[in-house]
Amino acid sequence: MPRRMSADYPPHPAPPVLPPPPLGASLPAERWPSPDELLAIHRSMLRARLVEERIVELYRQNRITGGCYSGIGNEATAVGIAFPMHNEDVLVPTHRDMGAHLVRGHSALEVFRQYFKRASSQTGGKDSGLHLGREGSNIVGMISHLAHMLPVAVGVALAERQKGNPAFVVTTVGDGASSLGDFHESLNFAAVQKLPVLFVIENNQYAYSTPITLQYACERLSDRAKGYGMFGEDVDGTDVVLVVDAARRARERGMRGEGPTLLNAVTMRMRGHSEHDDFKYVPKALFEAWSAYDPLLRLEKRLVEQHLATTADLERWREALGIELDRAVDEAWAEPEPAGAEAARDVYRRWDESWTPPTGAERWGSSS
Ligand SMILES: Cc1ncc(C[n+]2csc(CCOP(=O)(O)OP(=O)(O)O)c2C)c(N)n1
Ligand SMILES: [Mg+2]
Repeated sequence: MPRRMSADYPPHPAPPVLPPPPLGASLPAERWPSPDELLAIHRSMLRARLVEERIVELYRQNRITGGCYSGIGNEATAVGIAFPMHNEDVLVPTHRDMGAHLVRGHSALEVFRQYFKRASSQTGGKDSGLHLGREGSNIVGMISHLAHMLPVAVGVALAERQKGNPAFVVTTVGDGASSLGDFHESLNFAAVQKLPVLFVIENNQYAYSTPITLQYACERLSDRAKGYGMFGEDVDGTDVVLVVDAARRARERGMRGEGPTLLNAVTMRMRGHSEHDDFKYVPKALFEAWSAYDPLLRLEKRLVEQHLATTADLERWREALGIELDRAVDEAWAEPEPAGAEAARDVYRRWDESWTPPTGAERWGSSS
């Protein structure tokens, strides 16, 4: 017999307070980014938004295949945590963090090469679009297994310390992935070792179709920090000014030897989990409420109010970037995929008639 569900099951997250407060409302003037910094932050957020909108469009045209995840709605967090970091600091981003890659100088051309799986991409056309990495940029390319980047980030911090490099490490994890065992092991170890790491929970209300109301029972995910003996706080993840400030303070704390920070960035996933998902399970009213918190529009409103840009400037920048992306898409599209033999290199073991599968005895020895 089919199981009957009540109309309001599962319990959905509460909508955000409307209207949203002005950007950076609670922040003293001396902690605000400078006007030049605000404009640079805006450039990265706009770039992230337009690159990802283009990726969605290309997916709809079947020119991009496979998983197609975006950080639309999450740009203030992805850009805000990366922006205040120094070049020697290491970023360990995940699947909603296009903005972090772009802050570090990843070009749109490189992004489209990766998504089109071109031979010229960093992974030689052999890996998924979102597994962006970049040699020499101090970004660790992600793997898909949830929460598995957390121990990697902690390992990087430990290795940097052992090498005597004063580097800070920033990594992200979803609300869903925060329920996995690696989250606990990583935060505990980092706190015990007082490693300079910022753990950012991108708390975007859903993990696939599971709402946060079914994900955790504590009031705020930042409350968990106390249990590990580290500093933790919540931040409005759609307010880039507050996110930059929280990340800056986390860095200062870490570099003073005070250990890791847990930042619960409250945001909203403004699209389906991936583009194959029509997100029908999210109530329309929730989307509507969150659309008032659009991180890019909130920043643009502030830029105009502060006379750092006019609405005509904003339009011009969008248009110029659109043209740059057209060119980058065309250039990457025209490039070849890896040739057959090359595509299999490093992926499959070369076929060799004389090879016999290992029995296990080679490694463990005979038990007799
Ligand atoms: C160990 C593991 N289990 C399941 C998946 C499939 N999966 C990918 S993303 C995802 C949901 C993640 O939700 P959350 O952590 O909240 O991050 P979000 O996608 O919302 O940013 C799932 C179940 C996976 N990649 N790895
Ligand atoms: Mg989530």
